[in-house]
Amino acid sequence: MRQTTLCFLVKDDQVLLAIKKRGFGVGKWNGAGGKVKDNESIGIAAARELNEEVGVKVSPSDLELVGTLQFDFDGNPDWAQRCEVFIARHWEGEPSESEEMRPRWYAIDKLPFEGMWIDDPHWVPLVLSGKKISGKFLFNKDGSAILNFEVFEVHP
Ligand code: 6OG
Repeated sequence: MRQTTLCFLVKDDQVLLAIKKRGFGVGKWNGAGGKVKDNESIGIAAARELNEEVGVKVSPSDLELVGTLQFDFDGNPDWAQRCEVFIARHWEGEPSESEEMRPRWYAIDKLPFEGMWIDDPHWVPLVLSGKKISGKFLFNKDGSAILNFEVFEVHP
């Protein structure tokens, strides 16, 4: 199973989302992130993806783990992934466009859900309001519908 990262940069009441220009989730607004490589820690992977995708430098110690999600796709095990979700409030550099993503700031209370993954309304507002969560989503084969899901608030 793939292990992935997803990170939201947060500044005051805004969050950085970026539209995916290619690959998995193309055309969707999301945080920056991607696959954890062999022999890479999850924090190092999250920082690397932020640098590659939106051009900012984040120290892994400035990444706050806010969620753990399991995504499964019915009849499509190749897409299954476990995703660790982070928030960062400190970084170096201005977010900028890369070959993979085009970033933009959104007000946290005006997220573009119609252009995001369909699971996002069930958990993104929770983590952006300071909660920590754990969840599982089962999608249909192509990810266009949620067959069932659960999201719990975690109290570490
Ligand atoms: P690459 O395949 O580009 O990594 N991701 C999801 N994010 C949300 N919000 N919802 C989903 O529902 C997702 N499935 C995957 C994790 C994929 C990137 O996309 C995220 C990674 O940041 C199904 O290497």
